[in-house]
Amino acid sequence: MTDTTHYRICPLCEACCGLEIKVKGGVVSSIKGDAQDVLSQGYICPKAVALKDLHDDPDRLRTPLIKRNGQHVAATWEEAFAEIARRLPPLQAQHGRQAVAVAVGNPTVHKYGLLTYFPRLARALGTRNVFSASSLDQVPKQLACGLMFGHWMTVPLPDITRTQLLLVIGANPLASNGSMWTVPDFRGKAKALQARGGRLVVIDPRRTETAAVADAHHFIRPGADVFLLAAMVNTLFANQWVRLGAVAEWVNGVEAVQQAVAAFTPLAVAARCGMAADTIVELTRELAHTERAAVYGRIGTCTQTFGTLASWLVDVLNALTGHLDAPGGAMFTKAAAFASNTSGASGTGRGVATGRHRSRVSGAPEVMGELPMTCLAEEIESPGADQVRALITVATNPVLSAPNGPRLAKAFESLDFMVSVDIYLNETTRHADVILPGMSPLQDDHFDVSFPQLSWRNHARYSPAVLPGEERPFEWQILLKLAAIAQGQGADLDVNALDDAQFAHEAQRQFGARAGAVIAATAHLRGPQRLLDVALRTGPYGDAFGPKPDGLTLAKVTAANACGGVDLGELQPRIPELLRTPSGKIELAPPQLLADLPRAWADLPSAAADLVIIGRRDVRSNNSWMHNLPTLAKGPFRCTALLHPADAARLQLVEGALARISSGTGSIEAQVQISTDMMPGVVSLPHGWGHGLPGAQLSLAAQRPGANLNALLDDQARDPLSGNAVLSGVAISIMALT
Ligand SMILES: Nc1nc2c(c(=O)[nH]1)N[C@H]1C(S)=C(S)[C@@H](COP(=O)(O)OP(=O)(O)OC[C@H]3O[C@@H](n4cnc5c(=O)[nH]c(N)nc54)[C@H](O)[C@@H]3O)O[C@H]1N2
Ligand SMILES: Nc1nc2c(c(=O)[nH]1)N[C@H]1C(S)=C(S)[C@@H](COP(=O)(O)OP(=O)(O)OC[C@H]3O[C@@H](n4cnc5c(=O)[nH]c(N)nc54)[C@H](O)[C@@H]3O)O[C@H]1N2
Ligand code: SF4
Ligand SMILES: [Mo]
Repeated sequence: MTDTTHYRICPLCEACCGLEIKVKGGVVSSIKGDAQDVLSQGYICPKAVALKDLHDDPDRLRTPLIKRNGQHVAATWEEAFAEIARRLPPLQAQHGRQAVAVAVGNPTVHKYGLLTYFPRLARALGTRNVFSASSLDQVPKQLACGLMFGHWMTVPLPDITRTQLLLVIGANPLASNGSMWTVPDFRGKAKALQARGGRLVVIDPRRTETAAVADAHHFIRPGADVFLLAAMVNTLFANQWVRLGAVAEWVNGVEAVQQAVAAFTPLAVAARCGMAADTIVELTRELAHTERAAVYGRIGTCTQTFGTLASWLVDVLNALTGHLDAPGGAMFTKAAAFASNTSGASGTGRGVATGRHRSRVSGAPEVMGELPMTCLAEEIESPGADQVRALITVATNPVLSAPNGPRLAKAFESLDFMVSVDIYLNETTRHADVILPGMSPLQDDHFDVSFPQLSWRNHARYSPAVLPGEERPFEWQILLKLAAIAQGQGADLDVNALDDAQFAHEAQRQFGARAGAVIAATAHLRGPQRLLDVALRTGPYGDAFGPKPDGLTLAKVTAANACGGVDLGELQPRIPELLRTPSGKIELAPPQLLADLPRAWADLPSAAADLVIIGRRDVRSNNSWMHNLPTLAKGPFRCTALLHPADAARLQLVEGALARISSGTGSIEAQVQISTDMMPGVVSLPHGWGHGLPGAQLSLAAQRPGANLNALLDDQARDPLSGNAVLSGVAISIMALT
């Protein structure tokens, strides 16, 4: 076998770094950053190297498993699909379509086969019980942006290479490598910003790795961002610092915003934020008076009860300081494929709607076609018409990743039937009757559907598979087969023929008389590749299947793979063209959001809890699923409870002691680590731990299981607008055990 070099986008986090992978004799011999990559320019983090561990992990599933007499046993694909065809349709027939729920998790967004075919499964199931990790994460941001700009994925991000001031609130890109903002090598870009005289300012209840390299860091009490941001907007108006800049003629609702925040003065909110009123004014002054500046808020600002309000106010600040859509400010990408804000009529659209249906038990509104993940347990437990009795999970581990995981585990055990499309037998999939594993990422081709819509620079990159696949279905084929079974077409259906038929049908709808030509032009492709070729060619840089011969095609993007991908340049102003609101304007004051502000105002005087808990990310971890990989598992134990020395002294906790942490929901044990990096009154513990549960098969992770932060969190605590879970600022008590 010859030695080969491959260029592959890393599928592990939103930074989407370009990798150079060498293969010797069929085995991966090295994984490095691809210096030519147009997006990441050689940057990688330690997780990329673990792709080899993932590929080699003996615990990674390579055949389906079926649960027989309480034990998971290996099965053939025919047996696995036959088992599903035998058990799922009768359940649907007896209890109706709502009785089958589907839950989809984070890795889906990094696997375009799963992402492009999941909607087919959801449609085939015909259930409203669709749950995803989005409601543990970014729905508030998407809802706020959807209301303001007209589409869920129209989210502005800092133009970091041209900005002079970057205000980061509730994000730690040095550990997370960025989120809703694809920005590989944040540290390098932040250093360049500082080298040209710019400033990085961080607001976070912990002095994070990002805060440590910043020019200024301010603590904030968890959950208080809405107050800080409203007070900053208030300060802009009070000092006549409002300046709309180039987007002025496209902004609706400035006066309504002014009135809505009139009471939120810096003095009124200071105590609640744990910040001085003067600091709030100074931050605002700096933002308003820096020509090129951007505010970026991320998960810390979303996973709270006022998450949508906080997410909205971040962009209100960007807009009112003249930084929205301006070079060096908060800008929008123009992605090469799959972006809704480049398709259809430009400048106006239908906007977004929520609450078209509600969850059965809590009445939580649907957002983006989904219900909150935190409603799943109660939908399974509560008897009545439309009770959830069967579940399909796709790349999700809510037993560790969702609030009140132990309750979910119990609920899963009570299901009549459960199928998991997953590569591990873990805390969640151990409850499944059938597990269907996809191949390792090195055996899949790759295109990022979502992240080029959120990238620091416009680009198009596609990676062919690095290693040959096996004689088993790709994940898109698994999902399509499940869809066919859910529609009563049985387990023996030829998924490729079904795919061809569905594609022909969709081409007819999209292209009308030209459908035949499109089908012929893409006849050599199938599955997600074919969808990608169509998306690229009909996208804003595409060849339009002929008329623009210099435009992009999948073949052209593939050809650019060995030289770092296609660079489509720095971000360009896109307002009004990208707007899809019915008014054709930026809706600065969506009525739903204004109507929620009194809830925040009413909450302002509520006293801070004695001690609250927040999460923490580490660069060697990735939510709940990479703790079984040797290169990442080594080194100091990371699932520790970090707290301030003053709290430690008061609670008689010493470094390294084992402590019991309790909340209204549950209690766990974790090791204490003491640090002045914590805001007093705040404890930080990473999420995604708590391995070693019976029935799971994660040998290495089980050796250092860690504690499940989510066992402490209440699944009934949500942001009422977005349904997003509250993961931050939850009251706890802590007590020494040793
Ligand atoms: N307390 C607290 N909880 C949190 C968070 C927090 O900050 N604090 N963060 C939240 C966030 S932002 C998110 S996104 C969620 C994540 O929560 P989930 O979306 O549930 O993600 P993971 O827990 O990482 O589980 C990923 C699952 O996908 C499987 N998997 C991995 N690779 C593949 C693959 O290639 N194919 C398939 N089919 N399966 C695969 C893994 O085995 C695992 O079962 O967690 C949330 N939970
Ligand atoms: N290494 C690694 N990388 C990851 C992940 C991972 O698990 N590990 N997960 C990926 C996923 S799914 C996501 S969504 C992204 C998330 O990416 P980020 O949003 O950057 O996530 P975090 O690193 O958790 O940073 C959130 C910060 O918010 C702070 N915070 C907590 N509560 C509050 C609050 O109330 N207000 C404010 N202002 N700050 C608060 C926390 O202290 C923390 O520093 O990371 C992705 N990248
Ligand atoms: S930061 Fe690390 S995990 Fe994320 S894409 Fe880059 S190499 Fe992969
Ligand atoms: Mo996430």
